Amino acid sequence: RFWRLHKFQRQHMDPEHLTTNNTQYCNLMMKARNMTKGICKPVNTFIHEPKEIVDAVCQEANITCKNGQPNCHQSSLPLNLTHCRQTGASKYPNCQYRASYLTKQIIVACEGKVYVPVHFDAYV
Ligand code: UMF
Repeated sequence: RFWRLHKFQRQHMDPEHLTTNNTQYCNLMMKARNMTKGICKPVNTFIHEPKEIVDAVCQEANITCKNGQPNCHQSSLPLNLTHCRQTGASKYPNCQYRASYLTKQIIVACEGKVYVPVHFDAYV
């Protein structure tokens, strides 16, 4: 259980960087955050907001996750995101990504006694 929240931080949190039009962002970050080991993770979203803002999404009303579980929550406000999607030409181990800079509401799954995000479900 403990490791899942660290996995969320590693895969999805990047409060330091502002949303830019840096085309290399996904190529660099997917590698730096260990999502290009064994396979190229096909899709991954980074959130450019403070941890407190993202943790607070768990306090929003429960909604159903894509997998049918009831522990998802949608941010009331749009957040700054970079969505990374693997390109057609990408071939492991040279994982290549296209970046989309978005401001969208996020849906995360939350778990734990300290109820925090453990999975990025979608943006809307
Ligand atoms: N995922 C995103 O990061 N953004 C999306 O908009 C959709 C999906 O659902 C499988 C994985 O796809 C998720 O893994 C999430 F990382 C990614 O480790 P996770 O967060 O459960």
